[in-house]
Formats: sequence, structure tokens, C-alpha cells
Amino acid sequence: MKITSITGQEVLASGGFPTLQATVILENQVTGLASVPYGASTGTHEAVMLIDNNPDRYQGRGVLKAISNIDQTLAPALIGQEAENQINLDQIMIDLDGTPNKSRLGGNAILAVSLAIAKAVALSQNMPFYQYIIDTYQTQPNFASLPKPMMVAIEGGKHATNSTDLQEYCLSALGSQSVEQSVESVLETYHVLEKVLDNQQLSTNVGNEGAFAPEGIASNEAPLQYLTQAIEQAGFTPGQDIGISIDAAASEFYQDGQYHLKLEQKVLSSDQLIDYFTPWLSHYPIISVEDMLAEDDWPAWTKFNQIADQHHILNLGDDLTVTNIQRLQKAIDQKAISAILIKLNQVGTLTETVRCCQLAVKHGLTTVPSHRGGGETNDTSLVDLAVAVGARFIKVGPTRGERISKYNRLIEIEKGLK
Ligand code: 2PG
Ligand code: MG
Repeated sequence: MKITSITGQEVLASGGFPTLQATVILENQVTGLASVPYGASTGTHEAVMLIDNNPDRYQGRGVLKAISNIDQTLAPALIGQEAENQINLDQIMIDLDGTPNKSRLGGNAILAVSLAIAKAVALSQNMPFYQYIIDTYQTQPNFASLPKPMMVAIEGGKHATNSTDLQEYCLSALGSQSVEQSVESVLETYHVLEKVLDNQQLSTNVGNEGAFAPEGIASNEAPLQYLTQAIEQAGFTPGQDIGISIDAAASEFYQDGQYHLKLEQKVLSSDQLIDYFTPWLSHYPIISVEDMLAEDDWPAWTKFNQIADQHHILNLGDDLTVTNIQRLQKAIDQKAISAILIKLNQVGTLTETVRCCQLAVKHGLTTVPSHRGGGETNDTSLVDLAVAVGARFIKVGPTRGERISKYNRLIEIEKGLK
């Protein structure tokens, strides 16, 4: 089925800035649409999100240049090609860009087109998007255990500057419940958490991702107490039914070789930060940690990975690995992680994202596809990706339309609806 049209459009993301949508039309008139998110705390090694830098529009954050790269460079190269050749088409775009981080055409432009082509083909073959990914890349799904929610419940860092230094404290569903029941359990707990915070006279206003962002919270450790209480009060067993996942997003508070915890007025070395975190691993029902060290603090990662492993806790790379095969390989070689966060827009094509997941799986690493903090759309590609690669968790915020659309899609897949 040949591609007859590819265009880019600006659409608004949840952060109130534009992002990119691509529309791909095939010769049978089937249309594939995809939009891409953007991060709030982006890793240095991510694919570049090309923005206009025109201060007269959206504080420089329009994406008209990326659109013109779609219309003038990507479209002419891809129109007339067979849309089923996803792997080749992604390679054509990578080659056209020619930079290691997609800075010429924009990771956002390339990803939007990559996904829109894939979605058009899936639609055209009347196939769920996850099935299309499975067939195209021969991935290993796990339909007996679909990805479980890793739901952000308290947020700080760049997602809520009035709260903790650490970016996220999540409720992660464990056990053998269905996705629908798991989502219900973590949301029940989230609603109980609201009362727990309220009882502490803490604000229950929310941050970027719809998680609570309590101003004046006493410490970076306090959310662990509140989440544990909420799990218990909601009638679940901490660590058995629901566990806690932390994303420190430590690159955000790393400066000049030290970690600056403003909330507690602490400035710590890598070793001191590891000593600061380590007691938490045995005191709380933590099941995974993410970016507890900065994105290039490799020796500290290796050291902390051993400690996490001793506690049977998953140690996720996000800014460290940026869904990039080379960085993942380095992390594997250095024994720096035991799991990896996956974000399509960190790398910029469907093919590279799936290849990264496959490399992780090959080495026994857990994959966790994730939403973005800065600006999300209602696009649910990451959910189908998570199902297709047999991910154990999917990280998404608890409230707001662009977040719950992901959980609704997951439940829809479980019910075999589409
Ligand atoms: C993260 C994400 C998602 P951002 O760090 O894991 O929660 O945040 O998109 O801002 O990088
Ligand atoms: Mg992260």
C-alpha cells in the first residue's frame, strides 16, 4: 500500500505549548494520525525536539520548522513508498537527518511521521496497533500479564517546583489482578492518599502529570510514608498488592559534581546520595527506583545498581539510557541498571524504540514505557508499544485526560475491544 500524502500539523499538548501531529494517507485513503509528547525534565542525550525559537510565538516553542521539515523533506522522500516497509522508512528518515540526535529535521518531526505511517498500515490491515508492532518486529508480548500501572501519585522536581526535590513517587500495581482491577486499586489508593495529605494539612493541588504536589512537604522521604499509609488505608498490602516506585530525576538537581537537595538544604556527593537513599530501600515497600543518579554519573550507577539488586528492587535508567541502543548497551556492560524506561520521543522512530526494548529483553531487563511530563497528547501509541513488547509496567499519571486516555486504552486492549 503506497503512501500518497504526509503532512505535519501543530496541535496543543497538555503543557499549553504546541507539539507535532503527522497525518499520513495511503493509496486506499486510509489515514494514520500520530502526535508526539515532550518532556519537562529532558535528558541531555535525547533526540532533539526541534522548536522554532521564534519569541513572537509561544515563547519560541512553536513547531513550524519541524512541520516544514515534514512537508519539504520527509514527505517527498516517502511519498510513493510502500508503507508496510516501516523499518526501511524509518531508516530513510534517520539517513535524511544524518545527525546522531536528529537535530537537523527534529526527533519530533521524524517520530510523528514514523508513528503515523505505522498507524495507517495497522488501520488499513484492520489490526490493533499493538498487533502491527508484534508482527513487524517479531516482539514477544505477554498477554497473560499485560503491563501494570506505575501511577505517579506525588510529584515534585521540574514537574512541581513547590514540592519535593525528587520528581516522582508512584503507586505500582503488583499481583495477578487484571489491568482493569489494577487500575482501580491504584486509583482507590490515590484517592485515599488525598485524604492522608489533607489530614497532614498538605495541599492536594496537582502538578504536571496530575499527581499531588504538596507545597511545604517536610522532606523527600515523607511521600514514602504517605504512600505506604495510603496503600494500607485503602485495604491493600504494601509490597504485595501495591508497591512504591521512585523517579528521582537526579540530573535535575546535579550541579558541578554534586547533588543539591534544596528542600533539605543538603549538598551531597554521589556516595553520600547513595547513602541517603539506601535506608529507604529496606524501610518502605519500594519495588523500583529510576534515575537516582545523574545521567553521566556512571560509576555511581554501577555501585547503586548492586545495592538495589540486593534489595530486589528494579533500578531503571531513563535520562541515563534515553531509549538509545548505544547507551543501553553501555549500561548493560557497566551493570548500571536492571530495567529501562522507554519513551518513543527520546529516540525518535518506532523502529529504534522497539529495537531498544528488544535489546533490553534479551538481557533480562524489565521495560517500562512512559508518558512525558511536559506536554502529553491523547495519542496512546505508548500503550500499544508496551503491550507489544511485553512490558511489565507502564508509567502514566493518575488524572487529566491525556493521562487517563492511556489507562483507558490499556483496559480496552485487555477487553479485546480494539
Ligand atoms: C520522567 C518523565 C515522565 P519528563 O522523567 O520519567 O514522568 O518526565 O517527561 O519530564 O522527562
Ligand atoms: Mg524519569
